[in-house]
Amino acid sequence: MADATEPTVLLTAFEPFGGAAGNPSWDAASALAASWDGPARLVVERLPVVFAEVRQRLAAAILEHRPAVVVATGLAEGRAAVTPERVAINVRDARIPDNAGEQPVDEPIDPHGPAAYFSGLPIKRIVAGLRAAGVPAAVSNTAGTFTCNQVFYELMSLAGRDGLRAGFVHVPATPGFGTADLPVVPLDDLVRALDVVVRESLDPRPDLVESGGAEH
Ligand code: PCA
Repeated sequence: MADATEPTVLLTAFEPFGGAAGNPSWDAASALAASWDGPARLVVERLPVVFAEVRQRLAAAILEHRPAVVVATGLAEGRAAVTPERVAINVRDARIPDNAGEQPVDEPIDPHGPAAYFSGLPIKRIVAGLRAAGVPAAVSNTAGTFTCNQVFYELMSLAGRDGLRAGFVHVPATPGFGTADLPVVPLDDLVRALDVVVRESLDPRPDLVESGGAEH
């Protein structure tokens, strides 16, 4: 049971977007918050799929909750595995409009920012922990160019300023969500997966040195 002396983990997920009724990232994050009995205080925030709002919403949540660790999550429909993201890039190139109708093309997130930020989470250890728990998992080397990538980029810029351990994890769709022939992972498995992600992220040991690379 967490108490006031324990660290806080901020877990974020997203509202629905692209005309969908729900977002499995939020279904999993909110279910984990309801059942969490881990070694920290866990707070969850649902972020808007709106480019213009995410930095301010993230900064406000960090100011309010003072987390030691931030794990941001979002849906990657079509992926068959839970995928800790390695890198956030300084670009917005939207294939579909965000929930405010904005569709930036080839714009920087921060014109004065670095080209990219690497995750601060132990992504290899997270993948190993997920596989040990029976959840399909892999390191991802692209978080895309939509609002998830922007949240990841803004988060790493805020994390560097505030000394937080932070990163981003994409989750697959759940059964009944979206297009019928795309891969899915049951919601219970996604909840267990986020539990593993949060526990591994809290664990201060260094990351594993083992390949999570890909040829393409
Ligand atoms: N997935 C989208 C945005 C919100 C979400 O859950 C993405 O991957 O950018």
